[in-house]
Amino acid sequence: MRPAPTILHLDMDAFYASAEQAAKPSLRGKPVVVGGIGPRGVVATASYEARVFGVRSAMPTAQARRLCPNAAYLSPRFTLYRQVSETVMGLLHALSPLVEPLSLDEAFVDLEAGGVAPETAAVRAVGEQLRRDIRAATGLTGSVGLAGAKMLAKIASEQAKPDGLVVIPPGTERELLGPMSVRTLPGVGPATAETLRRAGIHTIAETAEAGEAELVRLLGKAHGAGLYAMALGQDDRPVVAERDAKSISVEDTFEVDLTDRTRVRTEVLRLADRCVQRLRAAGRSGRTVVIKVRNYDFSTLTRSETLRGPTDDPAVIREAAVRLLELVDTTGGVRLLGVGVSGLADFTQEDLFAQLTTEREAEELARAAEERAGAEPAEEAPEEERPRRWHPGVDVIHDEYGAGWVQGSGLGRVTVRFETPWSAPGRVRTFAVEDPALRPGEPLPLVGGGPAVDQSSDPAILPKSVSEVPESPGDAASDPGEEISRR
Ligand code: TTP
Ligand code: MG
Ligand code: MG
Repeated sequence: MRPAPTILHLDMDAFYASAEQAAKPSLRGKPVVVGGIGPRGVVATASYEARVFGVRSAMPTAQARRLCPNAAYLSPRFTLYRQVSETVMGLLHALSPLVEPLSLDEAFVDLEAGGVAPETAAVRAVGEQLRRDIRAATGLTGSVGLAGAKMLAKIASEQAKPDGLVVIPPGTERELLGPMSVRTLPGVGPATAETLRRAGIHTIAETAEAGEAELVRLLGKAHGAGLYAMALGQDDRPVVAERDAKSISVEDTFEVDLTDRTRVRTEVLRLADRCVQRLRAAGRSGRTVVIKVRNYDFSTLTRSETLRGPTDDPAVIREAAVRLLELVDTTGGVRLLGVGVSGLADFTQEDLFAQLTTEREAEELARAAEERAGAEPAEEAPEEERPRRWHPGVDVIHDEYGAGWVQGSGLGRVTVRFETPWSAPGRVRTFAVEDPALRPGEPLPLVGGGPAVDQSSDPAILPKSVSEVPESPGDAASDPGEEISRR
């Protein structure tokens, strides 16, 4: 625990949804849901306006539509989110050599290693400047937490949301943590929380009061001792620059042991996708794929496979993870699964050949969703026989009307709203799906693309005055054959 709050945690606000609002002026201040838009799709995230209705990440999109029928339902545009993420991570790297990305929209920064004076006023000023810089460079807002430990910095940024900054001065952490739920602590998933609940432990104060011996008895030596330290606000984990990390891994503990083989496989695929997301956020690739399986009896084993060369290709990592799973007997029930990649390198051979487009990623995710449902992947018609598919949210260019995005499609028609990140809210026009004047477009930069508009003082997450109300955008008879799963 440091004597000064020099660990910074940044997390962008409603990241995918805010990026969509910044790109699409007509959606600013409106409920927006990004995720799988098909019947089995899952919500990736929702704008704060949609959260008011109870829409949350990982919720089935069908449920979100019931809660918030007037939101815009959009397919994710990963290319754009990656571009924004790179800009944000670049700003963090300017603050310190020690930056640890956790996902596309989130990272720890060790400000002390960056030479910032270890005083509350100095770190606060750096945090506020960072938020202004992010807004100017991306048009989006991020929230910042500052504390003397990683765990606390993350809790602080969560409290700061949306569009804020919170400092936890060292010495005040026990008082602050006390009334919070144990679920706030890192490493406390549903299973651990349930074990603690049965022992009458709900808050962090109760966890600290239970004492180390009791926690070790309940949770085992490593986990119990670690949790006790966290409950006291003691967290000495250093910020590790991902370029120095030896491996990247993600894992999940399940509330109920998984016995169904298909479900286990689906979870492994999902973890592989999350692992790739982190690998890419760090700009890395890896050579060895590892899976971890903890059984119902807590016996834990790992299996690994080393590839010919380093990769960050989701298809390759998924395949390896599933092959490894075949080597493990899971019939007794699985309590925890993990997927990791080690042997990390900065360069990937495959990069040269396999620049993944949004479309291909969308197809991969669609396949994952089908696998999840146990369905056979649909037979693909050859390119020229397939009708053109326009997913809600994607960029298009019309020969006459210019740049816009698909608001909805169905029954042979596609509705396009013509607007750009730097234009006023635009008008909607409808075309035949086969209209030769309509072509797929590329994501436009969120700032700096248009005539002199002061974007820096006008973040996308704040409601803007809009001259036109969109009529339930993105919701018009969406293609039932389309499906995108949770990342
Ligand atoms: P988060 O930072 O967890 O969420 P958020 O940025 O949307 O909202 P906030 O931080 O303000 O609470 O995740 C970042 C992005 O990752 C999110 O915009 C979409 C994606 N994501 C998923 O695809 N699936 C998920 O289950 C979660 C939690 C996030
Ligand atoms: Mg976020
Ligand atoms: Mg995040």
